Amino acid sequence: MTESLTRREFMKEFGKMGAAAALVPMVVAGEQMSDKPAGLQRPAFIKEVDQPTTEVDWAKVERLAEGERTVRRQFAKYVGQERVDKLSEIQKANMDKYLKEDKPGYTLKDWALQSASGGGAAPRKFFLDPESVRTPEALGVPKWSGTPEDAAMIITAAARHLGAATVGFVELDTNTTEKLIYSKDPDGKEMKILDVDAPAEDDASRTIPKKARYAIVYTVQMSEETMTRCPTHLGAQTTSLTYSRSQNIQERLQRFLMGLGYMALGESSTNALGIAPALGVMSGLGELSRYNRLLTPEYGSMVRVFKMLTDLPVAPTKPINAGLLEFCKNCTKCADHCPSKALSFEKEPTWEVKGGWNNAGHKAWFEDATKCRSYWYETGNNCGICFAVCPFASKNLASFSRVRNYLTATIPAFDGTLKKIDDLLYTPYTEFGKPQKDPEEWWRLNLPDYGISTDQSVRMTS
Ligand code: B12
Ligand code: SF4
Ligand code: SF4
Repeated sequence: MTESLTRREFMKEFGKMGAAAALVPMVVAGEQMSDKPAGLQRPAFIKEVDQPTTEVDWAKVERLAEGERTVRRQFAKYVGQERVDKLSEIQKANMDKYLKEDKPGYTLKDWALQSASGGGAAPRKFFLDPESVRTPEALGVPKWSGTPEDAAMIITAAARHLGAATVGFVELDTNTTEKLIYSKDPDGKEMKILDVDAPAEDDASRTIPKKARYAIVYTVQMSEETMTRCPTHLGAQTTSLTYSRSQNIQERLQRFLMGLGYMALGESSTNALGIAPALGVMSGLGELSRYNRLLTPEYGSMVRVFKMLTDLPVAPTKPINAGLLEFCKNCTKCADHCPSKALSFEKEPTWEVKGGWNNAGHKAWFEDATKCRSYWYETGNNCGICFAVCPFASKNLASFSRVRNYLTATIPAFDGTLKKIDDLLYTPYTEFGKPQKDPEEWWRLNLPDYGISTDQSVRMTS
């Protein structure tokens, strides 16, 4: 469990941070502008690299059939129906008990908010563009045209305006990144990538034209204040609300691209189309972390990740090294706090997968997803403690976050100190399964819209 600090030790660690504060001018220098448009800039200490910090053996990566492999779709295959039935009984009993005893985070008002957060989204998700959009052809004007860099700039501006947090681009390559597109979508439909002019969909398959080579990858912020109330209904609605918002963002982005005269092939259902964290890494939105998901410099763990394909040529964004994967080697906080012990404690990531739910060919801290999913039955919905306790989830001391990110990217020797300070400032509870913050307290807070802070500035350039 988390190492606790005595007051004296804390002052010592903080003293080191004092010395680090002297680095602030360097942090600012490290944030100097490049010649990219403002919306695409990042601090210089977030290094763009040719290869991601996750090692990949592309020859071993195969396109994954999501519906046949992952624990969210095939839980019973991995643990047996008997176990699922038993867990379902536990879930039912726990939910009934927690509601009736008014357990914080499970009260009627928390339940009602969870139910509300899943609503209000687009009526359905589209793989193909929404049909009602007026295209340039219908308007009697040519398609939008510009350089791939211009395309990156306007898509980023539009996506962010429509609700996305950060935006990146991957040009799909048959032998590498195309393998991150599912071979079968969650609903079992085959995802064909063919040399055809137009996308199509029938009862058994979806066709992606080869020329829809450009993946737009975007993050959507999650509320840190509700995520730190996981695992409760209040915590779990962070997921529902972010999905509802992402659904709106997807449809709006599809309308934007189609309005420009291009394809916009989206997720046909929540989380369809491809492996989001992998595309997030390849587009430089963040790095793969110990909790085996995307960790970002701008919003830490507090993002979900989505994607869309287009034939509008757009300049790819490169993978990054912001010292995040390296930080994970010396920080096991997510694994320490995981109530189901699903996460790896190994110092280094490995090529060895944990089970049939993982995809081989990349080096990762693979999780035992069956343990994670089993625990969700106890909580009644989902969990996210691993995301909530991550030191990069805490952004409320803005200037500290900037120094922290700078040190993470430049001086790995500080990683241990940064983790200890985070333990002290943000991790009061080490008891398994206990939310880091009081769910009842949340109802009394005065938070910004959607519980997220958009004045973080998209790429920390302010
Ligand atoms: C299935 C799934 C699960 C399953 C378990 C995964 C499994 N393998 O069965 C369950 C239901 C248990 C689960 C749990 C959670 N999930 Co989940 N999950 C997914 C889902 C739908 C599919 C991922 C997938 O196909 N995995 C199968 C294979 C590929 O897994 P893998 O080999 O272990 O590879 C993982 C990484 O190593 C990386 N990866 C895979 N291939 C490659 C290749 C390269 C080159 C690189 C760099 C990386 C990489 O991505 C994979 C992510 O699972 C995605 C949405 C999506 N379409 O991506 C969300 C998603 C990954 N989950 C997400 C989240 C947030 C969670 C939870 C915190 C729950 C919550 N509150 O939302 C927990 C975290 C658990 C943990 N730390 O382990 C987010 C992560 C956001 C982020 N910042 O990255 C996603 C992206 C959903 C979203 N739209 O944002 N999840
Ligand atoms: S979601 Fe909860 S149970 Fe699953 S890996 Fe994260 S902390 Fe563990
Ligand atoms: S908690 Fe620590 S080990 Fe886990 S993802 Fe965050 S930085 Fe990495």
